Amino acid sequence: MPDRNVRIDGSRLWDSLMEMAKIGATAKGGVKRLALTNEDKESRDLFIRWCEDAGCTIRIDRIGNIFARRAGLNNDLPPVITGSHLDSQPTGGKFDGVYGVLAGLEVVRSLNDLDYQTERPVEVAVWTNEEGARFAPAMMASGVYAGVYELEHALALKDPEGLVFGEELKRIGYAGDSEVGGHDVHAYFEAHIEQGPILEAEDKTIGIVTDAQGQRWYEIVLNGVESHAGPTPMDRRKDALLGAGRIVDLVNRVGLDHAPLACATVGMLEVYPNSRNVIPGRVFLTVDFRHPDDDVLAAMDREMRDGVATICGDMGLEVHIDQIFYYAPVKFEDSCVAAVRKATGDCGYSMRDMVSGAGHDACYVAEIAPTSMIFIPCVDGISHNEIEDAKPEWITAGADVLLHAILAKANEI
Ligand code: HGY
Ligand code: MN
Ligand code: MN
Repeated sequence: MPDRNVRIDGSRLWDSLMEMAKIGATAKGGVKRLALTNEDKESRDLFIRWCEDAGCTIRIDRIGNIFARRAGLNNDLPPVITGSHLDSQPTGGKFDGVYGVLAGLEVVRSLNDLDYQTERPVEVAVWTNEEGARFAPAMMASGVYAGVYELEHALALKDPEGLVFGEELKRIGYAGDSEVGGHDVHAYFEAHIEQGPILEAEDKTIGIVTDAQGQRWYEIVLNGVESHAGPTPMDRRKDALLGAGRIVDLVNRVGLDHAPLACATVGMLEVYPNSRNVIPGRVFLTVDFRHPDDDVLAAMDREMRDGVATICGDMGLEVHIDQIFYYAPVKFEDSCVAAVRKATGDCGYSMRDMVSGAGHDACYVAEIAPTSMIFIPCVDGISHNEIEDAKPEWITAGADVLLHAILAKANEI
């Protein structure tokens, strides 16, 4: 077994990240690679080329998840899987998701350099549509893989232009033929940037992710009455945008009322007819609630629903609230968390335990396999922003820890 001084090739990993960042590159230095777009296809094609160059065999399942397998000495044993996502936000960064995918590939390349064969096969996964930016909700394909969603439901999802998930998957050539999930996984590790400020602020290199907070996503439609902005007296209006404005403030207050751990965000707001001299008749808005305690998340749900009913009742607005996404807070598996902690110690990196604020494919994979995550800092904690950045030494450290955590698990019989 390679000893604890073995390290990955950090400059090779950095170069691969910068090469991949050219796909969907934006003027401000980020990337735009929405799920199932041509840019997503291009990034998948490049990843597969690199994996085949590294001697991996490729399997693509019916929802487009990619598994690049490096054979072990005993290929009948359930694999150790690592990976993340290649799709991005519309104004995404160079590291969110792609870091976990390419750190996994770097582990494969490093094992090849060592000419070392693990007992178990090792697979690097690319999960389809983690972000949920084009096809909501998020973490869709890992959710199908974990049995949380039905495959047909996911394939029928539509984007805002009405394009269908399954058709777009076929169009980019990634409607695979292997069944989604349904086989044992010995362990799953996901390396990811923290997407928050804690590690950098505390000058810690590695986050030992013990938990991930739960999430609830909603879509709300308010209906009032479109009318002329001039002759309609103020006391005779049913202004959907005014109602939405009060709901935005309500959502923010629900978050603040459960400080310091609650997160509450209205990220999308669409006004109809969106004309400067028409009182808006309809508004669509989204709500994103997060908290590490499921009971608090449920309380936030109740407080929001009660508040919305009061606002719309007082204003005579019709309202429809649809909860489109929910998962309970996740506790990652002890032996996988311990493997990450030991690997970090063996590599000599500073560390601290963390709860993930963001959702990750690991949150669903944890439903069906022993799972944990490895965080590295990102500059100023900024992510879901084109200026997202990470230092090469952080990039290298996370992949070193990933290598040793995978070695520990891939040699368990
Ligand atoms: O929303 C999230 O937490 C993830 O970035 N999809
Ligand atoms: Mn991500
Ligand atoms: Mn993200």
